[in-house]
Amino acid sequence: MTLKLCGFSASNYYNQVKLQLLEKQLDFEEEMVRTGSVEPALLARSPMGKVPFLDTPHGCISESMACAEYIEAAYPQFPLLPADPFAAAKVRELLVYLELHLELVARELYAEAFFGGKVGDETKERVRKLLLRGAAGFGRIARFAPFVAGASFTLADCAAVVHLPIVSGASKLIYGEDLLAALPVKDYIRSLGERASVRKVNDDRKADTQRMLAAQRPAT
Ligand SMILES: N[C@@H](CCC(=O)N[C@@H](CS)C(=O)NCC(=O)O)C(=O)O
Repeated sequence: MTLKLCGFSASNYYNQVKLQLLEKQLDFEEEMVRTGSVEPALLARSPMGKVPFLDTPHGCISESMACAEYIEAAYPQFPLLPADPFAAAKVRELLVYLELHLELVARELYAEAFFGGKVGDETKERVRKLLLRGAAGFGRIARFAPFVAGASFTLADCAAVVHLPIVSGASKLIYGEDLLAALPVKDYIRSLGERASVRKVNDDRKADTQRMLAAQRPAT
């Protein structure tokens, strides 16, 4: 059995793991799984019903970080974590800043920024402070030289290239200001967009987003 990545192509976390699989040139299948299911069979595969999850020959793994670590350990080809323990820890550090201090914080804005919902003013103020702090911290350790951790493409790039544009876009829509403006996000995204793996992920993301929008439109 090959690896099966479960989720959908409009999801940034799904794309983080998909990029890793593509960069490592692994054979994998994709299984379309949307969120929001409370089916016991689905919760047995992903305990909170979140995506992505990875279906492996040994069973399922949820949480992108756990999936990423499994893939690196089980499939050492084209490593995306440095062999040196300190350098590897610095890549993991960047991953935590990207996921916990930027993406997870900005996620509270998505309902209003992207899905036509409303976010309260208190939440916006709290998120703004947290995002500014996270962005400043991330800016102190991100290298962009040309990759986030330095000279080589790593797991930190799999996360940065999918999360930074959303965080930046959400902050522009909600605050009228890009809270990541001090970072060279635009140039970085443009240059990484030339990689075949990133192009594939972006093409699939756009197609899936169109599919989702079309499904929401009332039939005429
Ligand atoms: N910490 C999780 C986050 C994954 C996540 O939030 N995925 C979104 C889709 S991009 C999701 O499943 N949302 C539905 C939900 O939270 O119930 C990971 O790293 O895999």
